[in-house]
Amino acid sequence: MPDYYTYGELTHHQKVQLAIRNVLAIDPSIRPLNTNKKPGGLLEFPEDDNREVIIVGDLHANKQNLKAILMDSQNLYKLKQNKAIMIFLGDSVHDERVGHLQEMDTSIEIMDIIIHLINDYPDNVFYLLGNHDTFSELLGKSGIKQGLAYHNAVQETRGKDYVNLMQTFYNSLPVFVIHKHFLAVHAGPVRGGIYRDELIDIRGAESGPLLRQLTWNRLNETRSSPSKKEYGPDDLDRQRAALGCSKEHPFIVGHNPMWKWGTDDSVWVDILDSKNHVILYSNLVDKSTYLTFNNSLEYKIRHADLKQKKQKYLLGDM
Ligand SMILES: [Mn+2]
Repeated sequence: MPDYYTYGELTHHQKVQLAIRNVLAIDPSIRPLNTNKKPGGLLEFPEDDNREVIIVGDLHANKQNLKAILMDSQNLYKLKQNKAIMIFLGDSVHDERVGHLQEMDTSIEIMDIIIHLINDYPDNVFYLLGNHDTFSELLGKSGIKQGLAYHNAVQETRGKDYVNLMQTFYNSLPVFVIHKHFLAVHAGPVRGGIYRDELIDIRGAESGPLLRQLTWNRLNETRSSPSKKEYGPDDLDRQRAALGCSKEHPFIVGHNPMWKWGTDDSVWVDILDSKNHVILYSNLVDKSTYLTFNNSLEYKIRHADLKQKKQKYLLGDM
C-alpha cells in the first residue's frame, strides 16, 4: 500500500485488505480481545458514547436503499462529523427477490460500497456477520446454492486471491452489539442467553454452535415448544439478563422477515408476543427502512427518500 494515495487509486485487493485492517483495528475498549488476544465477537459501546446510531437491516444487494439511507437526514455527513455511527445487521449480499437469486454482480457492488464506507469511517461504520456473509456451498435458497454462486462470481470477476481476502474479511467481523440503548445481532439470541465473555470468544474452538445460533436462529412462530434453532420471548429476556440489561432494553435483529404475518413495510415490532424486539429488513424495492437511536431507549423507524437527486454528487463513485 502506498504511503499517500487517493482511494480510487487502490486496487480492489488493497481496498479489502484495508477494510480487514480497519475492522481488526477497532479500539479494544469497544471491541474487547478474546482469550487468544484477537479482536472478539462483541462490540460494546461505552456509557458516555452519545452519538446517534443508524441501524441498517438486511440489504440483500439493494444498493439504492443503502445510498438513500446515507443521504437521508444528513446521515453521511453525521458519520463524517463523528456525530453518528452506522451498524449493518449483516446479509448485505444475495438478492432474494424471485427471479434474481442467481444475480451476484449486485452483491459484489454492494460489498464494494460497504468496504468503502468502512475504510472512510472506520470509527463510525460497523458490520455484523450475517449467515449470508459466506462462500459456503451449504448456503442456498429455493435450490440455488447462493454461497457457491457468489464464490464463483467473485472468483470470476476479481480472482481467487480476492475470494480469500473476502473470506478473511467475513472472518474478521464482529457479531453482537451491546449499547446502552439496545442490543443487536444478525439473527437472534442464543437459546437461554450467553454471557459477555462467550460473545467475545464467539470464534473459540467450542463456540461454533453459538455463532451459528446468533447468525441463524429464528423467532418461534408456532408458539409451541421452540426447537433449538428458534428463540422466543423468554430467550430475549434471558439474553438481556445475562448481559445485565433490563427487559426494556430494545433487542434489534434482521434475518427473519415476517411478511406472511402482514405489513407492506419491512420492520416488525414486538411480533408474536415478543417485547421490545424489532426485526428489521432494508431490502424492499419501494421502501428503504432503517432505525435510529438518538440517545435514548426509544428508537425511530425511518424511511429514506428513494427519489432524491443529490446522490451522484455527494456519494461520488460509491
Ligand atoms: Mn440471515
